[in-house]
Amino acid sequence: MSTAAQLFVECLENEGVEYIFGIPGEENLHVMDALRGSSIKFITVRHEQGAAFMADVYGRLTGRAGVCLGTLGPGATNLITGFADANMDRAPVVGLAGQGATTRMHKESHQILDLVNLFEPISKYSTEILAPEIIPEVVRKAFKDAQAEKPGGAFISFPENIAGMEAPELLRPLKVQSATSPYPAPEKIAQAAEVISRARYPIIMAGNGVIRGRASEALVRFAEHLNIPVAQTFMAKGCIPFTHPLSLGTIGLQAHDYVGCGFDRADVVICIGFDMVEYHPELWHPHADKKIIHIDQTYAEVDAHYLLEVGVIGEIGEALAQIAQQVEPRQGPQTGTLRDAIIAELNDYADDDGFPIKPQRILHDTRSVMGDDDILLSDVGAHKMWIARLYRCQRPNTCIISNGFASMGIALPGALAAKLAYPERRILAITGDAGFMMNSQEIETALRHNLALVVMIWNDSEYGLIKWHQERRFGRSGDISFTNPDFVKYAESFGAKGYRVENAAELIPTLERAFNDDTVVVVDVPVDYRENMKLTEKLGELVCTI
Ligand SMILES: Cc1ncc(C[n+]2csc(CCOP(=O)(O)OP(=O)(O)O)c2C)c(N)n1
Repeated sequence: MSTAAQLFVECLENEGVEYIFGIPGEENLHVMDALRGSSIKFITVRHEQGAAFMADVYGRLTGRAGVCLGTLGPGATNLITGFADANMDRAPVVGLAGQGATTRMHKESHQILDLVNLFEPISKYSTEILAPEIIPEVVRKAFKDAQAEKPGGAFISFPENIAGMEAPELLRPLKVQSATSPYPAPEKIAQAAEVISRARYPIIMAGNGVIRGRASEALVRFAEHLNIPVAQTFMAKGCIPFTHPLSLGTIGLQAHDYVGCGFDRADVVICIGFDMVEYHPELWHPHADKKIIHIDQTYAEVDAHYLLEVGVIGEIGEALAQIAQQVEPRQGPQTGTLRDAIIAELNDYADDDGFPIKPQRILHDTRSVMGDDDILLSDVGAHKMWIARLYRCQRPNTCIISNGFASMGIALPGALAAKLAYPERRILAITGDAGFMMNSQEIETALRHNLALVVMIWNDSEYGLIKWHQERRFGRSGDISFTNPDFVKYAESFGAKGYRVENAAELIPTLERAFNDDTVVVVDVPVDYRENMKLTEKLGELVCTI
């Protein structure tokens, strides 16, 4: 005889779940007890938001749904921000929450909230287990929906009285079948090939769908064959190596970054795995006058600035290979100056010994201590803009930026999940001082699980990005300052290590030391955010001459 909770856990094992991140409550007792006898490891965290961010990043890195768990009421509401982040960043996540007994759900009752409706707008599937018989179907559907393109959140509420019931003897988990993308339609391939053949200045905009679709190598081959430059969104960094001569770098800070010049000139934009939640088409296509080719596993969202010339729906690598076969290789240099401008900017600051340290120098130096496969997780703030622009990313999924929901607080819990997924790699979280304090309690979780990671805080005692926006829009700023704890002592109080960088030359040795410490290390880096407005002014003056 097994309980519904035991059957539920069996179904999770059947889905290949390795970890569940969460905080149990009274209403999850049966599930937690069933987990004891399972192969799944429970990672007890310090705030449910951290659990959801961990599941988010785990899902994004592995393509398999990350799983987070909270209790009913406040446990479930605490999951929401990280869960919504996963949903809008297209990371597969399954959220589990306990719920009060079905015998008290019809009335006002302690901690009871309608969780299914609460999660409905932030998930692809939100449901409640109202009978043990449906468990295999519910779990299979949750994982299938979460992992299918575009991936996102699936939520399951599990009332405690159902969890304790006896499960029907013959019920088994359902067979897991991985979904495959459709084969692209030949007539669409031919149309896309024709538009590209006629283009004068085609440009590729690659989005996170390329990485999710494991189509990065196919993208590089396509770009090389046709000699077309590739711009990447924040979330597509690494889909083509930064050092590749056809890589233009990252687009998204503002239209008139160097990369934006390429868009101004283009007559055809080939959007591959592009998702407009990341970067509104109006920003790069203000006059809606270019031909857009949309290549993705799913249909394009409707937008007046994203009207398609051709839509090629299906497996991305296959679509690119077939289009390339039908287009003659293009001749002549395409990128040149755009790429060189970014490289020159990085090199200009390589020896800048100003203090506080300039963002350009921090990123130049950071790159030198990170191997190509090591993983940088960015939090959300001004630092993210600098990372997106200047961190030279060589491989897919080695620079994780949240740019769909873009929630602060993701980097530290995300780093923990990245270390679980890739224990042999260096894992670095870069965060603002404000974002760090939102989930800094997860330092304890990382230490408890022996997960070595380095957290670099860009310290400015302000909500830097908001100050930047205020100054840009109104020429003045306010209500964005705060006082920080002593981050070194704060880290040490958890049993972690803490270092403060006192001048620019110390950054590289401090980071090396931090990684060699092989534990949780917080590195406090005072940052010179006067560079933010300087960048705005510089880009404002940028005139595209190519
Ligand atoms: C949870 C959440 N709250 C608020 C915001 C809006 N927001 C975006 S960046 C930012 C400031 C971040 O400050 P900090 O973490 O210190 O990073 P910095 O900008 O200084 O690099 C704020 C308030 C957000 N994106 N997410």
